Amino acid sequence: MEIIMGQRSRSQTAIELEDKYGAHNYHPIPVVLERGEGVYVWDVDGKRYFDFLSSYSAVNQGHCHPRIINALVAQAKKLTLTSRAFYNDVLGEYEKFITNYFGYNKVLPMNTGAEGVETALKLVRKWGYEKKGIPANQAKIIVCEGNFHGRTISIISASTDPDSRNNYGPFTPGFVTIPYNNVAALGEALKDATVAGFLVEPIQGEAGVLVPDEGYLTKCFELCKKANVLFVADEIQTGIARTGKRLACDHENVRPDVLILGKALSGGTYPVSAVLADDEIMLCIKPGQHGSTYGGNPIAARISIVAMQVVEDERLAENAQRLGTLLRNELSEIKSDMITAVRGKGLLNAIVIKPKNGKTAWDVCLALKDNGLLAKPTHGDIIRFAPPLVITEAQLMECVGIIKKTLGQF
Ligand code: IF1
Repeated sequence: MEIIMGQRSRSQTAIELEDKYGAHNYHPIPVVLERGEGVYVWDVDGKRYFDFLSSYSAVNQGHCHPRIINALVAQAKKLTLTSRAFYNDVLGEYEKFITNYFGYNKVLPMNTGAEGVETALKLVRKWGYEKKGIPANQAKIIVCEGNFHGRTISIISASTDPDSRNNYGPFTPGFVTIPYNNVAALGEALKDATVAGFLVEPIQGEAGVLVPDEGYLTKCFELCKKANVLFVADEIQTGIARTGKRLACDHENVRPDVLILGKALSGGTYPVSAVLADDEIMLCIKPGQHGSTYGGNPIAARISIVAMQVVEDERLAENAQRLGTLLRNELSEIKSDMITAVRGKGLLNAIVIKPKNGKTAWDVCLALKDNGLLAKPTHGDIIRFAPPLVITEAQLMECVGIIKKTLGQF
């Protein structure tokens, strides 16, 4: 951040305001953004960057996609919120659209991803008691080490990440933790008849874009079926074309019993999440037994229909599949002793950085920023590369050039 003597830069002012008046629950890369369009964002000084984080895969359709923004504005001028105390003319249309699109009987609309996960946890427990016959208050849900499903007390009760859970106890009981990408461990845990569900990310995003072995999801699904346990896929980050298919589970033709969506469901314009399941599961929740003020509001409903149409019309899954392969091939060619691994699926990718001369993944991200590409490390040494799925091959190759040039500076 060059200090312009005398004149406080707009960036400095913005950063200082957040530092003084905002909770310190984040440590952002020092860049202050004011505009986004497609794969690009601009900072307050007018500098343009490629966004290689996509707001953690919420902006799959690109920043401020005109069709989605127009839908948002048009609905916002008509009717923004009715609550679910009354019906409205958009929710049923959205529910029909999204259940047909993903092939389920029902959808329960919520807002944030964490609310979607909490809804799924409640649904699985209720099904466990009312359909599987698990004794009252004994239902267990199996989760994986390294998971990230959100930040609520119950969700972090299932976390193995000290930063997510330290000093937030007492924790919600009923979670059993097993290693990720370990079918035998799941088989062992499923011997417990009080297990109601298995909650898993098809690819662990926050853990560092950990892609499980081919067939992992299929084997887990089959073990759950045999044990009469619900297979719950958290596709909040991996869904909506990010990994090169409509859902990451589609790579193995696994149909989750409960599907959780969020983030790009609205194309990064509004908090929208959804839980999808068939009647036998979803109808365990009766009127008055779950809800949310904004869940299923007309704006969210209208936006989500258009956001999903954009995914189809612009063939974003195919683009992610093709350009993800190109990106991983190019990253694997980079001659740098800092890169120790390249991994991912579709346009959800990551490189693992070995520190060099005291320089870490954080320093690499600062240098990438100076060279016009925004990314952020996770868990210290992993840099996630997840551009909007609307990126073109030419833009991707320009980004590969920036990454090569940047690593060459270390
Ligand atoms: C933060 C991480 C990513 C998610 C999955 C549920 C949620 C998320 C698979 C909850 C949210 C966000 C949260 C945000 C940063 C980002 C993140 F680093 F935290 F872990 F993407 F990997 N399931 N992930 O990835 O959805 O309630 O946030 O809408 O909390 O820092 P949310």
